[in-house]
Amino acid sequence: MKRILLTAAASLAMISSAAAAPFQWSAGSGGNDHWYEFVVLGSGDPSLMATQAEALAGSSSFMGLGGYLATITSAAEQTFLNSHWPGAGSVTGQFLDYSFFLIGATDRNTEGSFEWLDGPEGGNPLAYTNWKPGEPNNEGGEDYVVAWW
Ligand SMILES: [Ca+2]
Ligand SMILES: [Ca+2]
Repeated sequence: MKRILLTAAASLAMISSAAAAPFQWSAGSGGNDHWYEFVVLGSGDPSLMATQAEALAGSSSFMGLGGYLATITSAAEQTFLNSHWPGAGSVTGQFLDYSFFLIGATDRNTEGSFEWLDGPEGGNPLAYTNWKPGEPNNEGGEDYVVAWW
């Protein structure tokens, strides 16, 4: 199981219970059979929220499966997740806005060298990347990664 924890400020009401329910990328539709869930956190310091999200994901479970912050290892997986993103269409372009979701990638161990935090790819460098132009740039000491639908 995978979990995506979304960082959002004052946007809780925008997620319906249906949209926030775990959903599966089934093998029958070309996926990996993993489950995903978007989870809303409150506003706060981005790095602190990332560590909170990591702990929350690690302590979560669904149908007997343990959770972790999601890894995105292919363009197909990113497309799938974007298609389920409940905040699609609500872009305002601000960090911690509803437009972004946190994933389990970090360079906190070695600056500029991004690796997956947990899950099957935990500790491995990112083989698939789709950085926005200009990223990663460590602006303000960034050590965690958000995906933008
Ligand atoms: Ca950046
Ligand atoms: Ca960094």
